[in-house]
Amino acid sequence: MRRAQTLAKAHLDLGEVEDEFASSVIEGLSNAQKSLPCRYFYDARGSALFEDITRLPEYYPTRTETQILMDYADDMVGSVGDGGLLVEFGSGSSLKTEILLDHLGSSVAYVPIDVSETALADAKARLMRRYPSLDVRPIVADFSHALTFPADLAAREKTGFFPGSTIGNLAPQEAASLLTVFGRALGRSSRLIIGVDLKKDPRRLIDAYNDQAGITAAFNLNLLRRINRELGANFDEQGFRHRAIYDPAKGRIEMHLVSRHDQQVSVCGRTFHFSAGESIHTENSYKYALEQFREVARASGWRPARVWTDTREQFSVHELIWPKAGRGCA
Ligand code: AVJ
Repeated sequence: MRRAQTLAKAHLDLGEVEDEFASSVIEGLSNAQKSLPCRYFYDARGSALFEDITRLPEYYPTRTETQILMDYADDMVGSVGDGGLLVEFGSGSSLKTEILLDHLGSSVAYVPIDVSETALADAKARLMRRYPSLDVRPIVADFSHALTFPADLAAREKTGFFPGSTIGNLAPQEAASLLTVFGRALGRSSRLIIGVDLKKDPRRLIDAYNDQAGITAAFNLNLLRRINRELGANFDEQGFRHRAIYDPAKGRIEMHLVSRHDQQVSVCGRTFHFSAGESIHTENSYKYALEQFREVARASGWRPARVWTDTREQFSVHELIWPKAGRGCA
């Protein structure tokens, strides 16, 4: 999720993004339990570090999901008819999408949605080479906001795609709200194909976020580097260490940055104090039982349909169906 690089736009975007960035950082660091929003991990270096994470031996989600998509892509999208639309929320480099595109007809259009104009442009160029007859129609947007399709695409049958267990960054109630936003955007009789990481032996979960090579630590600490660079702060990266724990009651991995000693940091002209051992909570990654996720989907207004998993049930891909007409009072 790199930032737009067009000159005129960059000027505008920078103002808005940094405003929002600055205010959420200050707000998070002002809480009793200090926190920072995980969506800011993904600057250029953070995105590259995340790509490295997906290749780590300990980090099973990406390769497991990719295998599930490869094994069942035909089941997942085989029924998408002529004129169907594949809509991806937070498409980034659209790499996993190719697994589905390989099983789609030639009259299908693909709508990648991402905040990064450059990521969208790169993906579109690559996809147009690989799938010359594919109609690629990117939308630059934050997928958590309400969304409208261009008029010529609005009436087409839509299949949403939200892989990677990004949904796990949200608490179940917020996850349900986001799913409702997707449902309303996609509209009547649409489907959603969504990747969800599963509960498993806590040891395996903890190892996935505490890799031997220290890439996840670098990814977590990079947030401080980004705050220094973009907000003129003076975090000492050496003064914090990465910590990832599993909370079985909440069913989530938590990532923190723990202050190694008493210190003060200034951000946007404000001073924040960190005592030795005090943490900044930087990310939640919720893990679900299959039925538990189906329940979240129901609460959001989707009807859970098929589920695909790997044989060890480490990761799941769910098919959800949005109802034909409004439910309840018409
Ligand atoms: C991209 C949100 C799915 O929660 O596993 C990886 C991000 N954080 N290692 C996850 C992440 C630490 C990842 N998601």
